[in-house]
Amino acid sequence: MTLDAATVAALAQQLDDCASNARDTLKITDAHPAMDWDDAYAVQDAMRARQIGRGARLVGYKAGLTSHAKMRQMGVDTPVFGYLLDVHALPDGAACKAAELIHPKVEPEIVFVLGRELKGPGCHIGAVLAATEFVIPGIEVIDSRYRDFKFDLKSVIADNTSAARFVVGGRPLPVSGLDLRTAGVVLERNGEAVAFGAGAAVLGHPAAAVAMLANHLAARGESIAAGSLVLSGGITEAVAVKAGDNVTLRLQEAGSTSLRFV
Ligand code: OOG
Ligand code: MG
Repeated sequence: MTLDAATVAALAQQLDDCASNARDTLKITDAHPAMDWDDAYAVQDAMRARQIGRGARLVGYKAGLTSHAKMRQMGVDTPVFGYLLDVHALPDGAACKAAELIHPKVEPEIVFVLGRELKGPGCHIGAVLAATEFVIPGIEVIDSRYRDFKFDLKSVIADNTSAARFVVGGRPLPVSGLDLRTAGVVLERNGEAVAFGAGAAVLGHPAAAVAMLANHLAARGESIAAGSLVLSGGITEAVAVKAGDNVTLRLQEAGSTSLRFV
């Protein structure tokens, strides 16, 4: 750690305020270039505590920057992890208010729903699949609080990995008998297919992202509770959206989920 407790709290407040007011800011490493990974996750933790203090509930976690397409798009090379709250969740087919967001983009994701607690260290794909009740299609709406979506890894971790909204829907798919590497996804914007791929785009197997998340949390004394949702990371590049756009994600054999931006 290089930041003192007061600075961590001030940065968490700054990012939390930006999210609440749809206002952007410069990436925080500009003012704190010596920040380390522990500092970055400490700011994220402090922001989570603020939001939970206001009554939000933790419903799961997300892995991000887990596909080459996303890493290339954002110019980074390591996955990052964040948390999901009930206030981030939208009902399937819901209207998502663009005015509440700064510069939203959508990502096609395979979402894991855990039937059992998942705990690292040493978590692997097999343990993830054994703990998974089902997978389901999910659209993540990311909205970096940083100007022009420009950040480095430490800044984006502090900003809860750009988490803003998400929707899941479609048909729950039990993982037994399923090869998630070849599960195809098609993301449509206003009826046009704008991004497509398969599960293997995420670290070779999307369950590998969930295992990495469990091991990351274990190092911090946390586990993934039964019933949690886990977003395993965008399979393709994120796609910019604006008010008036309709977005649908189809996951092979699992139906679709959608959002309308208003
Ligand atoms: C960081 C979050 C990335 C994903 O699925 O890769 C992410 C960003 O690109 O703003 O959620
Ligand atoms: Mg994502």
